[in-house]
Amino acid sequence: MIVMITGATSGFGEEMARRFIADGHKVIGTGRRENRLKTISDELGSLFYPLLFDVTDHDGTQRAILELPSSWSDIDVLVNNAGLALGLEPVHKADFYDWDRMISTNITGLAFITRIIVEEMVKKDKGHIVNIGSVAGTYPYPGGNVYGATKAFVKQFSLNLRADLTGTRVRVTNIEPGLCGGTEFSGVRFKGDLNKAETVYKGVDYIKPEDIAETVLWCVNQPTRININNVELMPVDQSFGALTLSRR
Ligand code: NDP
Ligand code: 8X3
Repeated sequence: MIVMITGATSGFGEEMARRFIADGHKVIGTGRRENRLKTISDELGSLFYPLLFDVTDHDGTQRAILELPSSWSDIDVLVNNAGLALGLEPVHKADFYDWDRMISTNITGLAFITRIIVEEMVKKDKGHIVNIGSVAGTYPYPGGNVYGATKAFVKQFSLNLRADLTGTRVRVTNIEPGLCGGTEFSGVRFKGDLNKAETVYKGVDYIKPEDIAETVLWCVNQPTRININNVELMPVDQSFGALTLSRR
C-alpha cells in the first residue's frame, strides 16, 4: 500500500511512518521542515518518500501532490495528521492570529488535501482517509476554544465524507486521542516554552505516539467490508470534569 501521512516530521506522524514501513508499506511523509524530513528519510530508506509542503499553502500543496512520481502517486491511504494547537488563553485574551492559523491548518488544509486525494480514490473505488481529530472536538475545556472547534469540524467532516462516499469502497475514520506525550504538540502550543509544556505531562501515564500508530494501522488493516467510523482513546489517567457552576 502507499500511505500518505501529513505532518510526518515529528510526533504521531513520524511514528506512523515508522510503523507502516515496518509493516512493509510505502509511506509519503510530509511536513514543512526539510531537515526533519531528511533525517527521517535517511532512517527509513527507500520505502519513505519525503514531500515538503505547508498545508496552508494551497498552490504548493497541490503542486507537490500532482508532481509525485508515478511509482508514488497511487495513494491508498491518506492520514490527515498535520495539525496544531496554539495558546490556552480564554477567548477574550486569545490571539486571533493563533485562531486563524489553527483554522487554516486543521480545517482548511485538511479539507484541501482531502479534496485532491479523495477524487482519485473514488475513481479507483478504493482508499481510506484517516483523520486525526481529538477528544477536544467532543469535550470542552477552558482555553480549548478554537482548537477544540477545529477538531469538532474534523469529526463532522469525517461523518459527512462517509455520507457522500456511500456506495464506494472508500473508507473514512476519525481517530480522537486524548492526552498524548512524546510529541511536539505542547511545545508548539506554548510557543517554545518547554518548561510549561512539560508540566502538562507531569505524573500522567500518557498515551504514546506508538499507541496512535498501532491504532491507525489496526483501522487500516480491517477487512475491506469494515469501516471503523471513530476511535476515541484516552489515558486511563485522563477523564471528565464536572459541569461548572459559578456562584455570585
Ligand atoms: P507534533 O507537533 O509533534 O506534530 C505535528 C505535525 O504537523 C508536524 O509534523 C508538523 O510538521 C505538522 N504540521 C503542522 N503545521 C503544518 C503545516 N502548516 N503544514 C504542514 N505540516 C504541518 O504534534 P502531534 O504529533 O502530537 O500531533 C499530530 C496531530 O494529532 C495534530 O493534528 C494534533 O492536533 C493531534 N492530536 C494530538 C494530541 C496530543 O496530545 N499530542 C491529542 C489529540 C490529537 P512541520 O512542523 O515540519 O510542518
Ligand atoms: C490534544 C488533546 O486534551 O490537549 O488534542 O486537547 S488536548
